[in-house]
Amino acid sequence: MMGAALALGRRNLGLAWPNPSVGAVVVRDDGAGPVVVGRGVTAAGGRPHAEPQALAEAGAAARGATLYVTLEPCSHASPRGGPCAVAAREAGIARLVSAIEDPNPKVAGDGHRLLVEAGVAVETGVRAAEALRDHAGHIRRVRDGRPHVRLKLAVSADGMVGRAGAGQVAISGPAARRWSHGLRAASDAIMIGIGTALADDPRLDCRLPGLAGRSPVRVVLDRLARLPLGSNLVGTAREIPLWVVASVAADPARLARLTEAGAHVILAGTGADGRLDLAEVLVALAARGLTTVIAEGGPTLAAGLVAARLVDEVLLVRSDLNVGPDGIPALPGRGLDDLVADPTFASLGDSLLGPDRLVHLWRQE
Ligand code: AOF
Ligand code: ZN
Repeated sequence: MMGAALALGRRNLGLAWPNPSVGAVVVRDDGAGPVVVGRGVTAAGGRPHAEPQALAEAGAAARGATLYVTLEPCSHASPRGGPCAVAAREAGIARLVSAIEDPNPKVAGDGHRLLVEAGVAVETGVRAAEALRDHAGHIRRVRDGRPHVRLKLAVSADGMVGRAGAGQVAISGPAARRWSHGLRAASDAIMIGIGTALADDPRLDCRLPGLAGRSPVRVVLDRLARLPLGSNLVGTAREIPLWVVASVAADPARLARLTEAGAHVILAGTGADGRLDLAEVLVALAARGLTTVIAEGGPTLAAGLVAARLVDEVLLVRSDLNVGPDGIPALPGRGLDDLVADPTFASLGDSLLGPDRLVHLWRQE
């Protein structure tokens, strides 16, 4: 039943921000085996929460039933809806099974406590490892004030991400491409540096059939506001959010034109190297509600995030193609093998995407 709740919760990853995408199921057993009588997932935009939806579907059948949730029910009152723990108590839930405690200081155990005090049998920690991964963005945001950062790299057998002056080089195959668009759908945002924006003129949307509405916020790190008004990103800014992060050194007239074209401009400081301060950029993104961000290019951004220890998850797609000596290395200043061997990261296992291999690493706290 927790597996069902986790699967439900995953449905709105990428849509529920600034809130976590929580799954909830109400289950009754009247002697003939367990029956799911209510289901809920946090709605797009974060409200309503999962529990009131599952409880409403269950109606009177919630009395005496078990509520399975992928995150501790909230205990804080909000203008957008009452505390879920109170809703569960009022509905007459007899038992609560949750995966993890909510680290949000507004909750932090109070949701569980409220139910224990009401005489509800509370069990937590069920399939916690999976819930910790699904809610990684929420957890990172409430603990560290920044989003969970997924570094996605498609690299050739000789460790290259492209060829100098050649624009986009097809390194991975169609299966990897479909997988990466699914990753876009399940993430709040995708972030690239201006070098990649100028070289590739990408759209960074989700182009899987039926999932266009799941395109992530597109973020371009563009210190001097060089993103062309005629680029694909600016051209689609009214349909899919485009956030341009610049510094005070950018020409205000260029920033005004980007705003007029539908982009949202964010100003951030620069570090000692003259580039945008990545830690500050991430804090600004989390302040606007983002919980998960894919960093998808280019090598400068990847190397900057790795050096600043801001990478939480590595998704390395390795193809067996060779780019050759005029290739652009994936991680300048640091080898890929070095990253894969870094004890900061644990392997979540490799998988195959057609002919390509996905190496999945997760930061160990
Ligand atoms: C739940 N069920 O489905 C979710 C929860 O801004 P608010 O009032 O909507 O509260 C947001 C916080 O509620 C969020 O930061 C997280 O701690 C929790 N999310 N809680 O009981 C849900 N999405
Ligand atoms: Zn709630």
